Amino acid sequence: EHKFWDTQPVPSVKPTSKAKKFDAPFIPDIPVDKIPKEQTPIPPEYKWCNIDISNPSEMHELYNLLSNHYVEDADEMFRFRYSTDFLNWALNPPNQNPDWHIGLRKTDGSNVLVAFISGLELQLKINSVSKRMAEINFLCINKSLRKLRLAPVLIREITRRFNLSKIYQAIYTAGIQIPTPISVCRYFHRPLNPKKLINSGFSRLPHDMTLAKLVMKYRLSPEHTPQIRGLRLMTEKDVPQVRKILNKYLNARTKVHQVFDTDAITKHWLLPRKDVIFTYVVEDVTKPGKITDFFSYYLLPSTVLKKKDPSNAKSGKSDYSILHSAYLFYYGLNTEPASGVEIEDSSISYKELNEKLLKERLIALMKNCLLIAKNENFDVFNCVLIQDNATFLEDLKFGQGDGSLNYYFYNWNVRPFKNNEIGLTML
Ligand code: JJ1
Repeated sequence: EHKFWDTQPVPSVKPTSKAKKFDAPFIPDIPVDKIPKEQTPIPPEYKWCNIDISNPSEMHELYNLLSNHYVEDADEMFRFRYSTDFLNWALNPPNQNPDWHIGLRKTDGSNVLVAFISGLELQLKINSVSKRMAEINFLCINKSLRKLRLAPVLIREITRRFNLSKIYQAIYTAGIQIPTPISVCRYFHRPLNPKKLINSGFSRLPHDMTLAKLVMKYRLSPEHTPQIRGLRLMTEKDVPQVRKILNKYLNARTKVHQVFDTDAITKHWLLPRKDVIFTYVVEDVTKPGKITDFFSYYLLPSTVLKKKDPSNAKSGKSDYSILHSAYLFYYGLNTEPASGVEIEDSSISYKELNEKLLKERLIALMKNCLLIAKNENFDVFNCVLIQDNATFLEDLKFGQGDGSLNYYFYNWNVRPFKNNEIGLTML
């Protein structure tokens, strides 16, 4: 039963008799004079507010709300712990609107922030349509208020505010299923610090293994992973080339992706920021200054809520109360057809050859990525099964997690997408 979603322009669970057009909206754009001018009504115990992302104390309130009440795994063992620096990055790309960082506060005099929702405007390409849409994220309601049905109120209000800016479609993700995902993508995890993962309950020691054997299995040593020549941190000078590689890669290989329409946007999302976003480029050693590939990941710690066995909690000197997780963000490789490559086996076509070369390059790239993340002291490297991630998961010893990420559109009717057709990574 979905009392709220049944009223919304999203695909319903019950198949309808009326055939709807694909790659088109469910409902037409609403003229500005038909959009309510007043904020969505809320119970008198609460009031609307904007969260000012340039104000550190408001960002700290948001950090506290999310750290105590945002997304957990199914067994309530871990909870995302976005840092204020991270939130400053995630909520503040060029040309954002302060009205899209919406909070609810108590009116009892305490002024406590009890709920939040945010949206960004971005250029999205879906199949052959390119459209400005909203990306909705960080919907969070204080745990003690979960029965009050405030989520629909927050969703209605942010929809209204985007409509006022003539944006009528949105993309969003969730760990849970609601009507109706356009793609369901599993999480995969690559242990970097297996001992800590086991002691914190993140992973289990297989029956046929000792901890020593497990540590060996996941060992990453530079001798076994020769560093790609020319691999280095991305700098501001690389922005135009990275943008080109990324757009080309996403366009060639996926069907739902952001269009990085300016250098400013690309710089915002990919230029390294301490303890937030890590981006590395490969500079062609024979052509100084020329970038051929890049990859990036972000730091999203999780609070360890329950430990598997309390006696393990104080083992060693490492801090077991927070998991340092890296999440794969964007990557890109030149996808130009292989030139000057001799095909020895005539049974394999150029297309297959390119796929093979791409796979090998991507594995080498991601191997280096894991090594860097390990050296930067991350405990685990995570990704969602989207883009070309299927090509390296097995070789690089990722294992399937118990969670998945569901992708959704608001007011946009599309046929479902295969995992590798999804090219949008949300934070
Ligand atoms: O992190 C997740 N699962 C972990 C921890 C599970 C703890 C018990 N429930 C997991 N660990 C196993 C790793 C193992 C390593 C060796 C190889 C085999 C695997 O599976 C899961 C993802 O898998 N995380 C969540 O469920 C968190 C919620 C995800 C949805 C996020 C929605 C964001 C919405 C806003 O955009």
